[in-house]
Amino acid sequence: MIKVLTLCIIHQGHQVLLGMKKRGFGQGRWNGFGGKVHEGESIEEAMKRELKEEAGIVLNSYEKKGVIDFEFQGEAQILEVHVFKGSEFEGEPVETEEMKPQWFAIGDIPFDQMWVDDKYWLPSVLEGKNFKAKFLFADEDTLIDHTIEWKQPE
Ligand code: 6OG
Repeated sequence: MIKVLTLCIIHQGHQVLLGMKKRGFGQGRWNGFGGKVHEGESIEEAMKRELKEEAGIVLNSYEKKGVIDFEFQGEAQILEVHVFKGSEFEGEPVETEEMKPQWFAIGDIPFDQMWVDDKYWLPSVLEGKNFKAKFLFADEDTLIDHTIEWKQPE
């Protein structure tokens, strides 16, 4: 079974906007904004809806950067996460029930308080690369294996 999700990192100049996940899957970690794609909704619509719901902002410009398949050992479900990089938006990021937003300088991204996969792909995505990746976890803190294919932006 495949569950389709979105993830959007806002990148402006030398900074990125991340959110501290306050509840649910990934609680206690900094991450981009995103969540499940609903029935009848496109992936891009879901990505924008999640940014509004989780950070209170309306996204005006973005690029698709890649897709990551996450698998947890012993679990049948694959998480197919569509990754975007956003730039221009309307509104001020606000804390919501789900996320507490914060800007980080690119050199100060808190990788030790993020999902362990992020350090493998996020720096290159911020430099402009596109990719396709697979990560196999043993549990939420332990990565067993991964593959990343880098691509030229279209
Ligand atoms: P909800 O289930 O709260 O959305 N997500 C991951 N992000 C990273 N960087 N690594 C992972 O490794 C992830 N697994 C899920 C996708 C969950 C949000 O978390 C992302 C969604 O944006 C396992 O609706």
